[in-house]
Amino acid sequence: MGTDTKIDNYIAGRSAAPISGAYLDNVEPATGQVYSQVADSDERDVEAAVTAAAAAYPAWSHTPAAERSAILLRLADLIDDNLDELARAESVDNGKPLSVARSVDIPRAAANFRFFATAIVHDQSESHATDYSAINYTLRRPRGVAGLISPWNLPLYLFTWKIAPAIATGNTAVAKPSEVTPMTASLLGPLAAEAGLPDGVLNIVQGLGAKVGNAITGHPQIPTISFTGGTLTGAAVAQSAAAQFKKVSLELGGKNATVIFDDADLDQSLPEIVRSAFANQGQICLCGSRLLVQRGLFDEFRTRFVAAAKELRVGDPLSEDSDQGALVSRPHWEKVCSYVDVARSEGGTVECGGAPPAQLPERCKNGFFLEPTVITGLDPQCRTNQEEIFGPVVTLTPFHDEAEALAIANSTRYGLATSIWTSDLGRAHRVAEQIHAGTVWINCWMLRDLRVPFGGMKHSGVGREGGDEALRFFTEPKNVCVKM
Ligand code: TXE
Repeated sequence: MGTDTKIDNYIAGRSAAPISGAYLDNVEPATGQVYSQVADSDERDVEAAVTAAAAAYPAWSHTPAAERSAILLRLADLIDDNLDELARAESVDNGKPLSVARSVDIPRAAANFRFFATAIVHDQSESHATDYSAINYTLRRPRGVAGLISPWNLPLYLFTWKIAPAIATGNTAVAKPSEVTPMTASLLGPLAAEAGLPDGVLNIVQGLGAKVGNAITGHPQIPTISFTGGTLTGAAVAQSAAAQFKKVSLELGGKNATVIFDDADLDQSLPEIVRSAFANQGQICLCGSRLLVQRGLFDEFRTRFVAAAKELRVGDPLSEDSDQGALVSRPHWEKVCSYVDVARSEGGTVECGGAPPAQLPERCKNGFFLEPTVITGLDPQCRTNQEEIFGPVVTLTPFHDEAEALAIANSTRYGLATSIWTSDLGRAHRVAEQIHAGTVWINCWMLRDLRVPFGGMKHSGVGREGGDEALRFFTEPKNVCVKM
């Protein structure tokens, strides 16, 4: 792929250049070099996409569920059949190791379509008999054109996590990937057409959030918005949608606690805790970036966790030997690196990492790399422990007992996910119930069942995605009462 590679929109079933004719540089994180150009679309492209989506809606919303299901299952199979191409594109575009794109991102994109393709053929709705006087039944119908906006950290994974339920339930979609990672979204359009998805059901508009994203959230013909991204952006999205009483789902940032009690089995749990801290270079909103360790275990844990962090091989994302790839962009890399300086200024001790690796392959010399970084000695209320860093930078903080662990864990404005590590399951359930988080894992992390409600509380989001919650979010219930 060269800098002349153009990443265009996908509207009404075909590739479409931006009406402006303008393009933005798309940079490969591992090399820091421009490797393609992405459409710099604007509200005119969004208008064209909405027109196509609205035109496709009557037929698609009346297509039998079994037919919609069959098309989405074919799309899932095509994603599987194109695993190598999609995984490589994802790794090059995002900077994550190819091994992670192959084993996590792309298979999950297929799973998203399979899950909702099968859910809609078994969906049920309610009825209520009011004594012997009336029957009430609930009709659930699609809501129209859905506006779907996704972030750069799990590009195809999160893009399809929105598209699949939206179109499975009979909506049509105007979907916007992050301008930072546009590539795999651009590969999805043609696969959808090959699967037999009718033109206009899925429309993909590339470009900047302030232009394209904003045009989507403010468009009068888009009544439903599903957004995943930063908390600040989420507030702007909510504000833009509120004036038109749109239905909005917000999956936002996190500052997740990993709570490790004295009786945790470190031999068993340490590898998973390391993965929860540094997977995807710490660029998963579910990563545990604040490790709270009970005092009796703290010294042993710090020694073993730092040693394990140092073992992680940071290198060329395309190399099978790399455990850690590049951070997604220069601005994000600079933001994450700046927090290491903040931590030092707040009295933290950098136990390991804190800088790019000394050795990198020639082609990666100008890439955005940072070694897994572990910091101790910080106050739970300091900036490093309160603000989302969204990179391979974690802190270790000791706690005395359950009460102190909960006080520290719940002391941020976020509430997305937590993992709890203990052999005392009564304590695990007790702590799980009191933690401010939408998802709690006990002695595991990122073990996902797509049927469960997924999302955060406080500044981590509004609404839930996944399972029935997603089917409910993208449909409108109407109650019909029939007198007997
Ligand atoms: O977010 P941004 P990024 C969070 C993560 C981090 C951030 C990283 O914690 O804070 O997202 O992703 C578009 N109107 N999560 O930097 O900038 C933008 O173009 C409409 C949490 O991408 O918020 C992109 O497509 N759209 C999450 C998308 O919004 C706008 C998992 C996200 O961009 C816009 C992943 C605007 N005004 C990341 N401005 C979770 N909780 O699951 C930008 N965009």
